[in-house]
Amino acid sequence: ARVATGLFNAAEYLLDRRVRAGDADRLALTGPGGDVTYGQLLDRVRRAAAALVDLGLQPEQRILLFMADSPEFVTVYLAAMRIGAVPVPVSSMLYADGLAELLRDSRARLLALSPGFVATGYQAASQAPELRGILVPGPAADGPVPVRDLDELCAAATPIDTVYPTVEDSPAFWLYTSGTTGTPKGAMHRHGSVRVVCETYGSQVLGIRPGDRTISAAKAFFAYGLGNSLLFPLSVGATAILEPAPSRPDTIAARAAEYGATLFFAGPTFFAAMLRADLKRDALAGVRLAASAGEALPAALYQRWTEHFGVDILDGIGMTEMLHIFLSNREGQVRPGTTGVAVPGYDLRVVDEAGLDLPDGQPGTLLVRGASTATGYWERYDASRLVFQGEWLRTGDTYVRDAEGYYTCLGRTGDMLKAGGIWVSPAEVETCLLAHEAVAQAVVVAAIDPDGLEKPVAFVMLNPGHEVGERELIEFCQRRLPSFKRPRRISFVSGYPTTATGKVRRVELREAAAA
Ligand code: 3SK
Repeated sequence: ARVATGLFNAAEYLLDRRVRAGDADRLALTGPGGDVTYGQLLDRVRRAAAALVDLGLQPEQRILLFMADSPEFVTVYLAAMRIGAVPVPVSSMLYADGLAELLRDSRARLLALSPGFVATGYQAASQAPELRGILVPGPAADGPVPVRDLDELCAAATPIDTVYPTVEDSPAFWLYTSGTTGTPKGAMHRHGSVRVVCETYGSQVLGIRPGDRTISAAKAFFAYGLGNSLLFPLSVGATAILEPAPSRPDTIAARAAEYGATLFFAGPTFFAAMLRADLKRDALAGVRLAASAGEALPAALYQRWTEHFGVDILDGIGMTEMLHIFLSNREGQVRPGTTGVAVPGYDLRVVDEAGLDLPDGQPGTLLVRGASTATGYWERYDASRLVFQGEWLRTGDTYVRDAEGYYTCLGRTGDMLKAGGIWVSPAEVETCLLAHEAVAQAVVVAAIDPDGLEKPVAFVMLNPGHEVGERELIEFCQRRLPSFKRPRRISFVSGYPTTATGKVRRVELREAAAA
């Protein structure tokens, strides 16, 4: 058994280690929020750490971050871990009630807000009895608990040089996840997991290096964005381009060009939106590689995007509970439509309902094992036991593995449907619809037919300037798929309901299909 004894602190690993390696004058962060070198960031983090201690934040206590992607976000996140406290970045898209729920659930003592989020933050804070203070960079009005100016506190603070003596297994930070349904659960991550994801996916799949500049459409409150915009670049002395505004294809492309991005991260919905946004072919001219996660990237979308922008995409899958991506395509070995192979450091199994391993070619639930697994969900014993099964984590995704070890996603285990008694993968029907030139995006869910039987139905977004009728599209699928898999109905839509992290909320589409 592995016992973590040596001291290890993720903030020290990401920052002090870089400065010791001679990176003090290299750019750690850039973007509309300004340039910050590694040396400057370390000074800010040491000052912010002193400010947090002065405000009474104790090791293992939580500080919620309701912040835009910005140098302040990075500073507070690292400062909290440095003093052994637990930063909890949460979605900047939350409304006050949702934020209040997380403040209460985490029993956070402090709340850090970006200036634009003060109104929502104060409203939520008034419903959180255990909150003791609010931090805002810059001046802010009085709130329901004492409000302090982070910039002022940092300017006055004596930087602290010491790092709280955490070990790899000490609690480092939490990330809330609710999947596409359900109540939010705080996945608790250890300090050691930061090093694990940086040394596995970051170094061995992305091959991130000091000259890289990362830009991510997924924000840093999301595990995917946290790795892309903070953990991976800082772990090697690279530069993160931080965009505080909500991600839009035109702004992300403009920032990528302006700040010289070399690595670009997004999800399939964003890649599809980029194609619809009519961006020039050379919009991502300096980018050497793109990565996709969040949901499976259909082969047709991969082809259109890579042909248009001339940049390859590595499609992968991660989970908040695993911190980052554990299954991914590799550079030069991409198989479009698949999620690739296990990331070094992770083991995978495909199992049946009884938990028995299935042979290649047979679909089942994907289990994953690796050293970045969260230690569990905060105060959610039953949910933890269902997902964290000994060394293995149950992903809830249905996958099939081929003889070469490539995995293909067939959808969420709960998204699979049976038509005529036979399993139908929504992903397979979506791939077929996407092969039609008029179709930009397609989501297939189960709907009950007049006989009370499950049948696939589709919600389709068309490419600009294209038209196609429902009948024609159903016949198109019927010519390419076994008849029972064809969508029985097609609704044309201009967008999809999505989760805070950009995943399509299939549950809502199922409800719409049933109405
Ligand atoms: O959704 C994903 O694929 C993902 C990727 C990296 C980190 C976290 C998540 C949920």
